[in-house]
Amino acid sequence: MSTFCGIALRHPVINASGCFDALAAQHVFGDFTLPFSAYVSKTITLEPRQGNPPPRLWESPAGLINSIGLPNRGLAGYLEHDLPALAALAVPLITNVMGSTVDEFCELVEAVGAQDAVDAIELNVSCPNVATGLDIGADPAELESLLAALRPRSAKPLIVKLTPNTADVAACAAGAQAGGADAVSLINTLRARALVPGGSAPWLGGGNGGLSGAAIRPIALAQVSLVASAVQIPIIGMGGVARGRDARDLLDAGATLVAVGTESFRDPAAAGRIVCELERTFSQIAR
Ligand code: RRO
Repeated sequence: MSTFCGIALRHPVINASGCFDALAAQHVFGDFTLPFSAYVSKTITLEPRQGNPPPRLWESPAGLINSIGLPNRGLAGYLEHDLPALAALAVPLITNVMGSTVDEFCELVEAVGAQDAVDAIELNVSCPNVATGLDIGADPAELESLLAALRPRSAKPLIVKLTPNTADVAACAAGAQAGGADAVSLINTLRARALVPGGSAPWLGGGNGGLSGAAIRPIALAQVSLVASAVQIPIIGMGGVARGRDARDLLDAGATLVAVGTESFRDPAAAGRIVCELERTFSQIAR
């Protein structure tokens, strides 16, 4: 049993936002048990979005580069179509939202936070501020003022999904905490580019993308460790988790929960295996 922001969870393994479609899995596999102790939904924005033109994926030697571009039904579509089905899942629900201004974030947090079915809100701050062009989550002061604006809008736990594409992730985590965040999650993907075979043009329709998978595991470990030294709020650690040992390493580095991302694309049942492996590592003297 784990406790996270007052929410009781069966075990410490959840999904990374956008890396497991629970509703599609239900459709394809029928009656199945979600391998996560809480479910994090894919990022929603205020208005519907088509997402980026294809290609959207590139497999690198030790990871995956994506440029999906946030396709989603928008807030109203999420509340009407997705939330009733997500509310029926057997685990707590964390809804992930992204705004490109403080006002957009406020509207999203207020609307989502008012839903009984939503147990916590994850803020995706890996998007450019429309005024500065810089990622909101890359600047500690901007993060602090964003959280200070959001905090009074909902009593639900606010989790800030930190970007690794910043000079000082620990300062960003401290800024989020100072603004009133209840938890941080990290890491999102690292900015990356793939080229068309034999050429110099970007392969991905969106230009650059985000790198995930085994390639970023050591970076996640370093950043979780840095953040754990800088804040007192709980941490959800993620980045290349594919085995119980990877999850254990992030927990040892200071995470309270661990999220499985890219590995679930390779094997939708991976998180179940990781939970079993993780339980075994508790009783091992030497790993
Ligand atoms: O949708 C995406 O392209 C995307 C998002 Br919102 C994100 O937060 N991280 C990522 O790697 N891709």
